[in-house]
Amino acid sequence: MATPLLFGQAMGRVALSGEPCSGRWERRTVSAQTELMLSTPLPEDYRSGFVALIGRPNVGKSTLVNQLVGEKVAITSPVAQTTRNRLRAILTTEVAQMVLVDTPGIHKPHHLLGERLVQSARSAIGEVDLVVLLLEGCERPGRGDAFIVNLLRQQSLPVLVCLNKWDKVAPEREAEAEAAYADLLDGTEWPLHRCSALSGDGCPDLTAVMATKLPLGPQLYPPDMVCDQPERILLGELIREQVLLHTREEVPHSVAVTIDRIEEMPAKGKGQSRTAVLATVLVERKSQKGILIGKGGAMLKTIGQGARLQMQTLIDGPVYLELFVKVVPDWRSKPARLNELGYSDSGR
Ligand SMILES: Nc1nc2c(ncn2[C@@H]2O[C@H](COP(=O)(O)OP(=O)(O)O)[C@@H](O)[C@H]2O)c(=O)[nH]1
Ligand SMILES: [Mg+2]
Repeated sequence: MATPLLFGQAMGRVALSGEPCSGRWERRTVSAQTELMLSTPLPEDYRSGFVALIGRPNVGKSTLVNQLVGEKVAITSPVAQTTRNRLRAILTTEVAQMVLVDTPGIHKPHHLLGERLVQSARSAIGEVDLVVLLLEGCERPGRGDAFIVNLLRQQSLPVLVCLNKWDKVAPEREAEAEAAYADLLDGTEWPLHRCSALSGDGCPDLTAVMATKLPLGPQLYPPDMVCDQPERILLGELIREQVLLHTREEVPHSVAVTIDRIEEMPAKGKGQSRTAVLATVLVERKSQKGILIGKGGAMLKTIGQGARLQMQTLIDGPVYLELFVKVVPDWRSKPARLNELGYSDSGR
């Protein structure tokens, strides 16, 4: 039996959105900047292309995507293997349009889901114009980094290296940190950038250099679009992010989220209408369901409240969220379940 928990009040009628995210829900008006971009002809030397963000789990790829596009389109957490979709985020500037491909971290897989995630990241490398390799500047390079560097050495693609989390490197350790990575990258001519995806330090420079590495070309997406994922997927990811933030050990990895319904609820009186979201959180075992619900429903309430606040920012309006928890034994090892949840075997 699924267990419901409510985070709002009454219900309304269907108005479903499966459209890719243009930064905010339909209610959002076109910004002055977008209007300007739409009405200004593109310069002849305009550039466009695909940029894959590649690196070990947890180096900050999704944080960098959000920082570069200036909106939260990718979820992030301290838990490794947070990212499961190969999300495309679109960064449009006056000189270039960069389609950023956020990828799951490359790691040694332990189950079928892990294998599919790594395959997805590896195949992204073959389909882009530029790779941004993220390394954790505040840590010493490890075997995982060396593996990825070798993978990239075998390609002829341009690569930019980003020493991320530079905010965590003490000034007296900077030279040592750079030297360690110079060793790792020995023999390559990949330019090295220091940055902090969290604070944004160094990111404008990175954007400027990325643009110069792309081929000449037109805009591939409307200039006001920031993400190619349907809002339904983004909403599910916001719930999964809260699970990652509030649970420990095996629970975060055993969770998947489906959005079952999105309804627009008419406003009562003069109030703003609100969006009702019904979602199911899948876990693999009964014990995990117990952890997710928590004592007297406390954990599910925390997760629901956190997700609702994030959804309100995405949607730019009030949200009512109803969460169910359901046990689907071993879903991470079942091909049919993985396909159903969108973790397909096509490398996407
Ligand atoms: N201090 C610091 N933390 C960062 C930075 N970039 C990412 N993080 C943190 O590192 C963790 C993993 O980030 P995430 O973007 O999910 O990594 P991914 O697995 O590579 O996508 C999160 O807790 C982030 O807040 C950074 O530049 N500085
Ligand atoms: Mg990620």
